[in-house]
Amino acid sequence: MKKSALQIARASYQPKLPKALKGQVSIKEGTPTESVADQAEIKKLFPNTYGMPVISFEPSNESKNYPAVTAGVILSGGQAPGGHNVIAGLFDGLKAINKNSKLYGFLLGPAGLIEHNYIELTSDIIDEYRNTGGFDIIGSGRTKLETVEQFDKGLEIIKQLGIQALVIIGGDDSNTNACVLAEYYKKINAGVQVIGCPKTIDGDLKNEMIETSFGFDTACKVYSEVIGNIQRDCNSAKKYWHFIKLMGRSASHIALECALQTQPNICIISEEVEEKNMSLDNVVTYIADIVAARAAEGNNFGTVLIPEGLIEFIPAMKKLIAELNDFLAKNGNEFAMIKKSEQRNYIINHLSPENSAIYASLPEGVARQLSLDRDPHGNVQVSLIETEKLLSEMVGKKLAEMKSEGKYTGKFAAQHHFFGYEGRCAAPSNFDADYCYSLGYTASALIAEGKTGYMSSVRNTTKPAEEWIAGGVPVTMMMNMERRHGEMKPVIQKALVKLDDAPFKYFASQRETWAKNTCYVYPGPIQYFGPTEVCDQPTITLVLEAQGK
Ligand code: FBP
Repeated sequence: MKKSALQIARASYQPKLPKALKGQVSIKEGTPTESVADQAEIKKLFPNTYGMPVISFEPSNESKNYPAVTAGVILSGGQAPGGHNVIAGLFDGLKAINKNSKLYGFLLGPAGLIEHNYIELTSDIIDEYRNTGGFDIIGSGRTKLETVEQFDKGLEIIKQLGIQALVIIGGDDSNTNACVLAEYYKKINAGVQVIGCPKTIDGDLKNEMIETSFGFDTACKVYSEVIGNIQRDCNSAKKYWHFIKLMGRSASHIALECALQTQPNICIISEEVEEKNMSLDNVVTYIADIVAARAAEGNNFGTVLIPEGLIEFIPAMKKLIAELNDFLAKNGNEFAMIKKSEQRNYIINHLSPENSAIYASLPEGVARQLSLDRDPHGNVQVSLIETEKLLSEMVGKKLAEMKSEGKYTGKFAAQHHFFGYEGRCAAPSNFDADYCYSLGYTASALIAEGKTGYMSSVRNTTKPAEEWIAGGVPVTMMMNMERRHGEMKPVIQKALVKLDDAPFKYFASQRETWAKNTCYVYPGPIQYFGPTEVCDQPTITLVLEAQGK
């Protein structure tokens, strides 16, 4: 395969590891843990993996001989920069434990385990993928690993290959399922450990013990580079309002981080919209008022960041989507048989009067997008809903009304962008390259210590990598009970943007200035080689969170 000069130089980058993982390792175990909520229920559901201590690894002089380990690895869900380095770190860690260790990769996500599709990951393969973006080394997929039949089917190939430990690299749902799997294999004495790794560009798998999910850093830096470029263009021509939707299926962490990096005129935070019980019209009016205020100063241009998940956080839209989800789950087959041109009316005629009226008021394109196929978790695929166009169209209408009332005299021309897939497979930043390699290496240490039901954790990440703290967090510790598709289930709590945390508070303190004045920041591309203050910086979110503690 032909490689660029940067790829060749990048291949030889040696990710930085925490001090504790560089040589012999000793394990330090804390006191028994409790789940974040619903302790009695979670304990009952996970009798074999509940209450385990938090683990940290420390440097040691004592040399230990570990037997060779055969492990398997799965990439689950959406791509995130650094996944290949998790696998490289795991591979190198397993080989450091015992050079005869082996690693198998299951293909195209959890389906590879159930369908027995795998490859052995040799050093030649691993070397091809070090420090590269993407998940193409073994591929990823969104099959949910959740039934006993699937677990048993997986166990067949696990036994056949002699696998003793499985590492599942995924988001909150995949790690929840990893814990269910760990519990099941322990219960039936299968002799298979299961370790999770926190992945998702969305940044919503984080808590007291997991500072950030991997991929968030790189994805935000890529989006911020392009937002910065758009802002330069915008400030040069001074004739467009750019509506930029940013990925993040639910939480607005990406939009918030990109706002902190680029200082746009407007950034909507879904969690705030929900908290303030704002309607779609309230959001539109908020934007239109800023457009008008800038126009009054002669500035008919600007940038608006919109989180992908916004639509589901507007309380009225949330209700509509919930009813649509139920309705399509029950009547999906009948709906699919209806002519495309009649589907809109079919929905309008079948929803409750309140939701029907909201649905009917939506532009045709958005209404159609809301009725598209759900993802495997039954959710609306928000990446397919063009919220950026919906908002700019409605802002345009609102401004026309304001003009007729003499409240606005400017010109409004909009451009639309959606940044999501562009950042998910980018070459990992130094932060993600180091963090991911450390997460994988830590997973190997947890395996060597015979642990199961743990998530690999690397903390203290605003400090130089040397000082990072590697260890493991029992997955049950992060769980609570939530209603999912009509049933109460144990799940890892999804971390939404907290309005009383430092990153949002800082943004809120600045946004009026950013709206009125033009204070754009142009972060430029990720730098891989150069001074540490340019190349190794974590996200502003992480820095502000660490300062706020
Ligand atoms: P994960 O949570 O699985 O990492 O994926 C998140 C995400 O990138 C969202 O930001 C986006 O809404 C979604 O995946 C898109 O999914 P798909 O890749 O299936 O189109």
